[in-house]
Amino acid sequence: MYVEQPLTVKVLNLNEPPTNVLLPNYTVKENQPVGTTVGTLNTSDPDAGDTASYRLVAGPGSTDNASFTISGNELKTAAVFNFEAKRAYSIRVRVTDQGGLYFEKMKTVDVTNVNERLRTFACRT
Ligand SMILES: [Ca+2]
Ligand SMILES: [Ca+2]
Ligand SMILES: [Ca+2]
Repeated sequence: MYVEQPLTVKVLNLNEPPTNVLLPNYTVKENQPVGTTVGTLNTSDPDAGDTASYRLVAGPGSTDNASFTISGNELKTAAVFNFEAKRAYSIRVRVTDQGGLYFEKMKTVDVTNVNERLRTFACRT
C-alpha cells in the first residue's frame, strides 16, 4: 500500500539581465544651462521589482558621453548646446540590475532649435 503525494516542482528564480534601456524624452532645447534634465531613464527587466542603476559607458555610440551626466535615473546635460553648431548627440548608457547583469544601448539626443534674436550692435565712429 502506498500513499499518493502531490509532487511539487520548485522553479528557482534566476536573475535575468535587463533587456532594454528606455528614454521617453530624448530632445533638449539649445541654450539650456548645464544640469538640465533631458529625461528619466527606464528599463525593462524580466525580474519584477529588480533594481536598475544607470551610467554612461564607453563603446559604440559613446561619442558624446562627455556632454551628459546621469544622476540616479535622470539624464542631465553637462554642456550648453547650440543647435546651429550640433543637432544630435550620441551616448551609450548601461543599465545594471541588482545581480550585476547589464544591458547597453546607444541613444541619440536631439537638440531642438530656439529662435534666437539677432543681436545688432550699433557701431559709431
Ligand atoms: Ca534582472
Ligand atoms: Ca544657437
Ligand atoms: Ca537657434
